[in-house]
Amino acid sequence: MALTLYNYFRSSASYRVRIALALKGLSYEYAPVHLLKNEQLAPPFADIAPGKLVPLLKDGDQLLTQSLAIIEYLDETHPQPPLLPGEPAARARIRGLALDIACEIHPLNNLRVLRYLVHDMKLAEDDKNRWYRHWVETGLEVVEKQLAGSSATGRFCHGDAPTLADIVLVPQIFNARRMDCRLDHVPNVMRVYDECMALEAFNGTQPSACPDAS
Ligand SMILES: N[C@@H](CCC(=O)N[C@@H](CS)C(=O)NCC(=O)O)C(=O)O
Repeated sequence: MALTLYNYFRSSASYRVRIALALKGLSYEYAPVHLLKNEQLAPPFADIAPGKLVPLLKDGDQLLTQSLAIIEYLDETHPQPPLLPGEPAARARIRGLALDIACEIHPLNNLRVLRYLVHDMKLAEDDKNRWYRHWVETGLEVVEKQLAGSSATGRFCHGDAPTLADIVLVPQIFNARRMDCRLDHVPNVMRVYDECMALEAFNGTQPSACPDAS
């Protein structure tokens, strides 16, 4: 079935799905949605995306939202290589690490939240950036503690092959760097990031490699 990914080069949630598609070896049509031009808020995209957020994956007649749900769908429909491998406890650890970023960091720094802080709450640009860095830096510390404190950590967040946890971690580091966040306090996170970026599935799908990169 033909796959179309509606996404934006700089969107970290979109980057997660691009990595998963690449790890699975799946080709897809790249449909850009320019977030800074507000294309997510207007038709035609807004007509098919209830949350007005990217990414959105179209698989035939199916429209799928939410990056983690999309990635689990891809993992269930194309099981190799597994992105949630192992026993229930291992899978829970992988999901836990992914959610520490996807639920505890990313939503606080989403474009619409930042716009609300500036336009509605009248926060100065510097204060908005402080907000951003605070949630990234403290949130990544939570991941760091788990990577440092578990024998389940391997070359990657869990074991020696990339999983859902790595797929969510890497795009968050791109955001962190773009916003000049501190990263020297998370050495295990950065070691795993470097391992991932040595792989084509992560490197070849990064924001600057996208067709809509500007
Ligand atoms: N939880 C969602 C988050 C999606 C999301 O926040 N997407 C951002 C880009 S990373 C977006 O479309 N923002 C548009 C906006 O804030 O108006 C997911 O994982 O797919």
